[in-house]
Amino acid sequence: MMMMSKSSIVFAVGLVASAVSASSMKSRTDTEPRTAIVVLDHISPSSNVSGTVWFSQACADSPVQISGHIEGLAPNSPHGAHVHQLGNLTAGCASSGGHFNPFNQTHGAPSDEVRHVGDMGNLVADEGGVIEFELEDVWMSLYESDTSILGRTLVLHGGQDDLGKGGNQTSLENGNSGDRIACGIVGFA
Ligand SMILES: *[C@@H]1O[C@H](CO)[C@@H](O)[C@H](O)[C@H]1NC(C)=O
Ligand SMILES: *[C@@H]1O[C@H](CO)[C@@H](O)[C@H](O)[C@H]1NC(C)=O
Ligand SMILES: *[C@@H]1O[C@H](CO)[C@@H](O)[C@H](O)[C@H]1NC(C)=O
Ligand SMILES: *[C@@H]1O[C@H](CO)[C@@H](O)[C@H](O)[C@H]1NC(C)=O
Ligand SMILES: [Cu+2]
Repeated sequence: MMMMSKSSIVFAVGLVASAVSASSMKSRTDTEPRTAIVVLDHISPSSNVSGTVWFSQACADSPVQISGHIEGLAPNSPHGAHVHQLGNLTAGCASSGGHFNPFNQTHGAPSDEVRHVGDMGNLVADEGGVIEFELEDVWMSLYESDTSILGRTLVLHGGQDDLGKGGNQTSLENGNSGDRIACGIVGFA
C-alpha cells in the first residue's frame, strides 16, 4: 500500500511538471536541437580576459558546433582550452577539477583517438589579443549522456597546450598549458 500511494504521488507530480514544461520551457528531448553558452569571466584581478563561447547540437547523434569570441589576451598567443570536470567555481577556475575525462584516457589533441572528452586543443589570439574561433567536436554532447558537458567548466589557460606530446607525465594529464586565466560554466541556452 505504501508503494502504491508513493508512486501515485510521483505520477501526479510528473503530470504537473510536464504541463509546466510544455507551456513555459524549451523542449529537452533527444531530437530537439540544443544550445549552450559559456560566459568567460575575469576570474582574477590580474586577468583582463573575457569572452563568450556558444555551443549547438542538432540532435543527440550529431557533432557539437562550437564558436567563440574571447579578448584581452597577449598578442599572437596560443592558449590551451578544455572542458574541466566540475562546475564548482568556489575557488575560481582552480576548483573546476581536471579535464573532463569520462573514459579515463590520457590527454590529447581534439583530433586524436585517445583524448579527454574535454580536450579542445589550442585557441590562438591574433595581434589584437582576440580569439575568434569555430570548431566541430564529435565527442562532447549537450544531451544527457556520459559525455555531456552541461554544468561543467570551460577553462582557458595562459599557455600553449602540448596536446599530450610533451614527453612527461603532466603532458599526458593536462598538456602543461599553464595557469587557468579564464573560465565559465557551460549553461543551457
Ligand atoms: C589589464 O588591463 C589593465 C588596464 O588596461 C592593464 O593595466 C593591465 O596591465 C592588464 N593586465 C594584464 C594581465 O594584461
Ligand atoms: C567546491 O570547491 C571547493 C574548493 O575546492 C571545495 O572546498 C568544496 O568542497 C567544493 N564543493 C563541493 C560541493 O564539492
Ligand atoms: C585510469 O587509468 C589509469 C592509468 O591507466 C589507472 O591507473 C587508473 O586506475 C584508472 N582509473 C579508473 C577509475 O579506472
Ligand atoms: C613536463 O614538462 C613541462 C614543460 O617543460 C613542465 O612545465 C612540467 O613541469 C613537466 N612535468 C613534470 C611532471 O616534470
Ligand atoms: Cu584545462
